[in-house]
Amino acid sequence: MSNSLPMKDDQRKACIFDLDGVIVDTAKYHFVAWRNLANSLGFDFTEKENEKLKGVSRIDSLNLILEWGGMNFSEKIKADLALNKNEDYLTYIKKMDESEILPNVVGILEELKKLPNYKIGLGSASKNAKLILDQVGLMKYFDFIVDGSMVTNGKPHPEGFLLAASEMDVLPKNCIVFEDAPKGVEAALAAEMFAVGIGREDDLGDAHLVMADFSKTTFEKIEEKLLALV
Ligand code: B16
Ligand code: MG
Repeated sequence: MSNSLPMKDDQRKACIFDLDGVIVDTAKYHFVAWRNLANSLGFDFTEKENEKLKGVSRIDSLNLILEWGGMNFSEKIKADLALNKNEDYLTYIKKMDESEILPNVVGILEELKKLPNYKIGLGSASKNAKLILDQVGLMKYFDFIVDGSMVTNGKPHPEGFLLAASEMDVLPKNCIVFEDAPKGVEAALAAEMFAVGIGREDDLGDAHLVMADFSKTTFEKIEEKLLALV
């Protein structure tokens, strides 16, 4: 296989995966838990509105939901609400197993593991990222994990992806980010990395490449398509 992006073969390279929406679908559990919280406060929101929370940090998600419900609280109460939501969310997460890994994610990770010049990183906004990877048995694949507790600036800020790259000792231009959220694609582009959108072209059109999921592809094919762009 070619195994060379626009860089020399001897250079270190990396793939950085988002978690929710790329590796597993935790958005459905976030939705249930946030909705339970909204309902307890006397309002509701839709699945379409929930789409806007993808890739958004916990506290920013709460602020958006409260805005939709026309509510505001002190920082102290908001911290308690976020904690309550997370406790509810964790009851679903703790039931997850490897059957919830999205199609062919393991195939792609296995392929990458065989490429000696590729590192594998995670760049998630979730403070529960390590727990989720552990729960579905994927921890062993990752060389470095950036979760929501390690960054000051959430997506679309590139901080998380840049941190993952520097910890793996890989230049940003040699990184490929897989993201399902428009804000995540924006963050990858701001980091001057390759962005592969996982989802709909309509939502992720700014990415270098968009695919519905990993089910009909291999990493070799993805790399070839990115190479053709440069
Ligand atoms: P937590 P990702 C994000 O994960 C989710 O898409 C987003 O909906 C969630 O609010 C955020 O993590 C924070 O999650 O409450 O677990 O810290 O897509 O960046 O992997
Ligand atoms: Mg995501």
